[in-house]
Amino acid sequence: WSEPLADGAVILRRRALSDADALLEQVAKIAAQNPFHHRITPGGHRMSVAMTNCGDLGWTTDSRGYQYSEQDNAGGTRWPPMPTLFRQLAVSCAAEAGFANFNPDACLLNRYEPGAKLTLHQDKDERDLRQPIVSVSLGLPAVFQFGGFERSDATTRVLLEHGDVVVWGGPSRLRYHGILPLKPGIHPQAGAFRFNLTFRRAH
Ligand code: MD5
Ligand code: FE
Repeated sequence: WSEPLADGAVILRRRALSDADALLEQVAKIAAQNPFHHRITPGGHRMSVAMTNCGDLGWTTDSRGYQYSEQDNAGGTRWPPMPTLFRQLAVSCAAEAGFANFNPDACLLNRYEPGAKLTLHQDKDERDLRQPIVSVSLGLPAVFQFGGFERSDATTRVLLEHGDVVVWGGPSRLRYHGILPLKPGIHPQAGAFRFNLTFRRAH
């Protein structure tokens, strides 16, 4: 079932549940090629969320800043291709939310361990902000925070669980958002982690 969260943002609850085992298998394959890595922000902080990517482009950080690149700057290799299942799921969820021509060229994989969090931020490194972001949650549940267009705006909390998909587009594309520190637990399919896949049109 789907619930509007805000103008342009739709949560498709459990939409990826039937694909979850296959998605996690692909996550493991991607990580075997390009391991999850705690990136260092331009400000010198080690991120508590570990990241890798698949697709033509991947989101990276280094001393120069945040950017999408064709190479993994940790290993110097191209990213693994985006699995067909990933692309099909992202494209059909975007279409269900009203974005007919979504064609992602990047998929960022985030891995949260207990205590890992993402502080309030905007996603604005993509070139065409009319394109949505599709987010797929797997494993342990997390409390997602979404706010307004200024960091100081009030925030709302939403629990995101295994199989939930959120499509962020339109006026919600640039909302501030974050993830509160992950509570420890063991998920039957994903173990001690939460994984989040975000599909993006970067270039
Ligand atoms: C996560 N990841 O659960 C989230 C899901 C990230 C990130 O935030 O940058 O890796 S994506 C949530 C999102 C994307 C774009 C816009 C908005 C939320 N929003 O307007 O609230 O690991
Ligand atoms: Fe984000």
